[in-house]
Amino acid sequence: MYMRINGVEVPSASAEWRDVMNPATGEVIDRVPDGTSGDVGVAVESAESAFQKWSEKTTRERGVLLFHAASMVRDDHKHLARLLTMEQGKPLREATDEVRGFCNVLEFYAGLSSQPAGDAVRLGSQGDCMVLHEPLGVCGAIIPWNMPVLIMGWKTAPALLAGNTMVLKPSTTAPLTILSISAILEKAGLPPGVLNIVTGSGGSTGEAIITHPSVQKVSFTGSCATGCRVRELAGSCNKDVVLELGGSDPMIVMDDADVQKAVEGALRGRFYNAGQICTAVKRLFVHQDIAGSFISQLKVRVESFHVGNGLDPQTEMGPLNNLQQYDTLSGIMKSVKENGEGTILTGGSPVKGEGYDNGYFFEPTLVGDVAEDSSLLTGEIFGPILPVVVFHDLDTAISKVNRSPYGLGTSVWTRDLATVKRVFQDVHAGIIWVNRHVTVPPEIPFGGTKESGTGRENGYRALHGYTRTKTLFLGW
Ligand code: TXE
Repeated sequence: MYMRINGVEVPSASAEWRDVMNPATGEVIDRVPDGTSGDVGVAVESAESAFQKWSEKTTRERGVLLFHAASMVRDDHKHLARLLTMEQGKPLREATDEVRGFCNVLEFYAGLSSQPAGDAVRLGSQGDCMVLHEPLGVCGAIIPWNMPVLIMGWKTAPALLAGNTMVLKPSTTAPLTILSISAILEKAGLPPGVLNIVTGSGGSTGEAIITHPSVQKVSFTGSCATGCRVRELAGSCNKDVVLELGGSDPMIVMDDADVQKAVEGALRGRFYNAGQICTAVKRLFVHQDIAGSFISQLKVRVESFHVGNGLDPQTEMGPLNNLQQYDTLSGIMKSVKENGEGTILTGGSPVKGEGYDNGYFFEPTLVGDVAEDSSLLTGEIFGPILPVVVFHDLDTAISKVNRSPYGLGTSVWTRDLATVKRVFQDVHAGIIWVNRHVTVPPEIPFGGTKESGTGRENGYRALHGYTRTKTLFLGW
């Protein structure tokens, strides 16, 4: 596939290409241009040229277009979901959910198009003010490979509805569905240059987007280390930035929890998308009074999981997305085994054997008796490994939960309101779920505290994040 700049397919000025692989089979399924800073320059110019006309449309006109685009993407969801599974690895069911999730985001923001675009403020004898929310101009978006389509929606929908134009860089391992969707958005009527997709590496195209003087704001989702670099670069150009940098979300299961429901919550929370979700359950805290039965039920369910190619309808968990992930997780489990950082309850190794040898398959894994300084508890485990910690009182659980440098989400599983209140008040996180985990619908703000990043996506406030106010003060 080609990049999409100014509504057309283009190769890179470098004439270099990058292969895109199916992580289940190791086969090359396509290739995309290896973009350069020069390509970013062309894309930003297109976005600048498109800005005036796009921002002069009414918000309602832009909303109608987003509604229409969502319906065209829905019409093509089977093909898009298949493509997503082939480049990302996730089961077809999850890929379908993700494409539909993208449409939901577009529709949510389109639905906000009738909201007032500003306020009137009366100041008595001093006069009256009109406060307008204006679009920023050209915005940049940098997307990871784990939920590429959904995250594309989180960044593009509010930015475009507010009247901005955009240059977006997908990850090198999952760019294809994003490119296909952007072509559909253009067919739906998005004018050329409003959304430009530049493929390529983070160091070249990513940094060129952040540092380009005409890019007003950058929204980034990815690792903490890269997020720090993005913050540094954006700060040096005095640019607004949203950073969504992952987490190590705890799930706290109290002794009064509905155990069966919580077991299913832990399964979905940890193993959906092979555990490669920023809000996945990455640390499980279980009250000692129910720990025995909870862990044995969870183990039975985990051991029955069908791991395989996402295109196989029986598959419940696909491969990891890329070699870096596979090597990182293999290394973590090697260290856990060699250094006695925990007891492996099930799994713990790459999946080998016929049908698995060329893919990045990893066993769904549970680890008990985890050492407090193990990276399973201190880092972000971006894969299907779940450390289980048994606790005897809520105070201890909360203090362990808050020891993490991350603060994205937390769930508590209980029937007791006082417990909910305590967790809501004392746990450091951007979202607290009660009796569920992971779900992030477009209606609610999403983002974290501490090393999980800054800024919020989703919700009506994210729309304001893509505007700046301009005030007319009428001193009568
Ligand atoms: O992330 P990177 P990687 C975490 C997760 C995972 C780890 C590494 O723990 O194991 O990060 O994944 C672009 N300037 N998350 O290496 O490098 C890059 O091309 C500008 C959590 O894939 O952060 C890609 O498009 N951009 C996370 C995007 O940044 C740069 C989701 C993410 O890549 C860049 C993904 C640079 N210097 C990984 N370097 C979440 N929050 O959910 C890279 N990129």
